[in-house]
Amino acid sequence: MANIIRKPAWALSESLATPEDVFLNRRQLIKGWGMAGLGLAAAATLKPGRGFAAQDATADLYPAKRNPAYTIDGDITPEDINATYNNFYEFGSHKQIWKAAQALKTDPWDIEIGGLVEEPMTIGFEDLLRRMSLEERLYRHRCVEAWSMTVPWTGFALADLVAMAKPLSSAKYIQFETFLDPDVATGQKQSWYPWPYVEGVTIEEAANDLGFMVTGAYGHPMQKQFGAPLRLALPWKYGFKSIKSIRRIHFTDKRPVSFWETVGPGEYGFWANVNPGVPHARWSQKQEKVLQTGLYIPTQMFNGYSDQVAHLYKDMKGQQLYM
Ligand SMILES: Nc1nc2c(c(=O)[nH]1)N[C@H]1C(S)=C(S)[C@@H](COP(=O)(O)O)O[C@H]1N2
Ligand SMILES: [Mo]
Repeated sequence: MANIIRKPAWALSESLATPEDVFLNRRQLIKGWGMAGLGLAAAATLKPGRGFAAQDATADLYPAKRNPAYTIDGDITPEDINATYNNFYEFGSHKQIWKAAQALKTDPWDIEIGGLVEEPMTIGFEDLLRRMSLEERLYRHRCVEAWSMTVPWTGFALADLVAMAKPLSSAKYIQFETFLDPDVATGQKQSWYPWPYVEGVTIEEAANDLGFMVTGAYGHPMQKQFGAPLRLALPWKYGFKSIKSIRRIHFTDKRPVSFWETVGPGEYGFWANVNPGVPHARWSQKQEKVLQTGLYIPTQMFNGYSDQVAHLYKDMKGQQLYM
């Protein structure tokens, strides 16, 4: 499959290929049409907010205690801004997918954990959550498209999930997969994309404290557009590594080939660590546009998380660590 994707040139990730300003302007435009066409009432009923998460069976676990070891300088991106500007190609290759994403049915939600592990299992999302201890962490998020945000995620350490699965010594990587359901996620009818969305990390990366399995945001179960019910947050890597709506977690000795790596191998790689000094094939990574303010700030090495993760990559020669 990986080698025989036929995709029209224009399909190469519209938003990844479009300068951010065009997107923001387009967003304003769509907003304008929305007001004219649908009227204010419709816009108000569909306003993103806590409502979508309230019925969740795990809602009693929130808000979780904030872990002060994971904090940020500056402001948290407001939830309504973050919740209406998303990358979730399953629901469309643009940023305004939040309404479409409400079609995703997140309960029941089984997660299959398998491959090179002692304890392969299929576990319901609620069971999994009640086995883990939830905490809140403030994280930065840096999209490869050069915009950034800050989020109060709630979840549990990826390392705890690995401990539960008990990988065999032959397991070198973990592959994550998103759900596949083109009837619900109509973006998955775009057959030139290699669905389902796949991502991966090494076992060493997964053992690092920063890797976080996200179940909530802003003090409650996360809204569907963020990748409910379970997503990854790898804040030292470009945002596309933080895979949403995970169904399958597979331990393997083969390096996973991720969704974007399949789509554009010359532009998106396996490691994808943030580095302001290494430009993307089509744009600079020196700066990033902050989602709330629209102001540009310098991008930091490993997105500001060098102390925690730089050692992981010290002795890797000849690897494309920053794309
Ligand atoms: N399954 C899936 N996961 C995904 C994506 C996607 O399209 N599908 N987009 C990625 C990208 S490019 C980014 S920047 C983040 C966006 O997360 P947010 O919408 O919560 O800000 O999700 C990542 N995870
Ligand atoms: Mo991204």
